[in-house]
Amino acid sequence: QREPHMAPGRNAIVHLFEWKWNDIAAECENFLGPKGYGAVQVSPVTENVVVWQDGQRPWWERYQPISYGLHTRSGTEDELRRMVRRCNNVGVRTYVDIVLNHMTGENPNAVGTGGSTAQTSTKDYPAVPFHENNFHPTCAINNYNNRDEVRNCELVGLKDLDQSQSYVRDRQVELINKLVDMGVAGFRVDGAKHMWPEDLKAIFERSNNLSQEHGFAPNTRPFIYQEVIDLGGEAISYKEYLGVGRVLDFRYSAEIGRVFGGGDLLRWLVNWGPGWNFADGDESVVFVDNHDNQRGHGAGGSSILTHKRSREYKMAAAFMLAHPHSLKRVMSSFAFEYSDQGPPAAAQTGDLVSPTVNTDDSCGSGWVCEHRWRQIYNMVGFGNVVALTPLTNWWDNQSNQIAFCRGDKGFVAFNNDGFDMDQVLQTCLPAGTYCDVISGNMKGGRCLGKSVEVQADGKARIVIRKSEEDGVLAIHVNARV
Ligand code: ARE
Ligand code: CA
Repeated sequence: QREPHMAPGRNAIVHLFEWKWNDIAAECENFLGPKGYGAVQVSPVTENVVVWQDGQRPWWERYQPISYGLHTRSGTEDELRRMVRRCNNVGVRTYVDIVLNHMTGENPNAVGTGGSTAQTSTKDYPAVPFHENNFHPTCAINNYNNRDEVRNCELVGLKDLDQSQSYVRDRQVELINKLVDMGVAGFRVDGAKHMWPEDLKAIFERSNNLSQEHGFAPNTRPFIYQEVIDLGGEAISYKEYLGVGRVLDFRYSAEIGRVFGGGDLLRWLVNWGPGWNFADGDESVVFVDNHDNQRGHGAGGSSILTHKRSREYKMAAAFMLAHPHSLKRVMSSFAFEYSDQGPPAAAQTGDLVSPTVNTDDSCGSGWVCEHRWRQIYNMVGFGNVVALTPLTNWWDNQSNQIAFCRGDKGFVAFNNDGFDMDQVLQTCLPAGTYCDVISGNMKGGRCLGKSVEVQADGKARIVIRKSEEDGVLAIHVNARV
């Protein structure tokens, strides 16, 4: 279940963190489809407990399911169903973030986004229903070197389900199949490390095939990518989960942030991939930051780059999308000042506020929308143009200036040095004038950014001044002037 089932010519995932279903449906039609995104990861779809804290609703309430009904702040079950349909219609797949490890934490007045209630002190969730005997006995996870504790005790006090029970498995398989039958193509498995791989395998093996009515081929299985934070040095290895599906590679996130954040020379990226102790490309999903580590939760600490350091962030994202290693996920955030701060919402009700779109395609109303930054969506397009071609003609200045070709389809250069880059380099492209898609779009056959003249021998003068907005230049065969 490592095949992502994207439509032909599409390769990247975008996580539209905390977006409403109706807004995602429109985004698939207006932006994700046209710009070549392959799939959208959506926030958890299961009804969650409502949390009010300091006069607002933290984003993380969604990681506390109270039932397997599908009514959340993002919308109703019907809205979710229509979203999946509309996205599939324009070639964009839906991957659901699924929380199977646990239900809510302790909460004296637990009421859900769909009105369900629970008695958390006795682990009673009548809307599923789950009862106390469906959970592991209460104990806390303190020691990540003890695999039984990590899997059978409570992660930050969240009531821990026992997935070895056939009753629990049945309820979770029903949930998965309901979503698969709606046209969902895959799952990001939350907290996979905290569940036994054999239980996950038994659960996902019982999933239905992808919906043929939604255009999937017969006998195709949902795509599975699992959150197993493994920076090394703990009892549990990501390798235990490869029999279930792919894993999210947190080493990649930590290292790309460290390098582009200035912690290492770009020249060392020459052997980027398994040589850096990453999972193999067909075993993993990679990312610069995720919804946890962009705000200090999860793993990676201060090396993680986020939209708040936009210049370095765009360079890291461009490198990830230009490089052949693995399957890429782009983060799309809301602006925040502190880690518990929830998404843009109405003060009284906590209802989510929709993003607005500015004339330059960027977002307003508190949404960052990295996926709408030209430097990022054009590199998603670059990735589609160069897909399956090898990386060749690596060049570096033995410091922080690097460049490489992707077959005869694309060429990219980076300058993270404190001085100008000005070099004649082999681009591997046919002779012609190309538009640098980082500094501007092609509009009506004209290039709004920098142009690059490729000579008959494939060489071109490549200039990235230190004063420029971005430290990247990218050209490809589908953006010729
Ligand atoms: C919230 C409150 C808690 C409270 C709890 C229960 O913040 O104070 O005790 O509710 O009432 C998210 C938030 C949590 C939040 C939770 C539930 O991050 O703060 O708790 O939702 O609302 C570990 C796990 C990994 C997990 C990270 C965050 O292994 O699976 O911690 N990531 C996923 C999601 C999160 C989500 C959950 C899991 C829970 O992506 O968004 O939590 O559904 C080392 C280890 C890692 C460990 C890491 C941090 O690096 O290797 O395994 O990650 O430390 O502890
Ligand atoms: Ca568990």
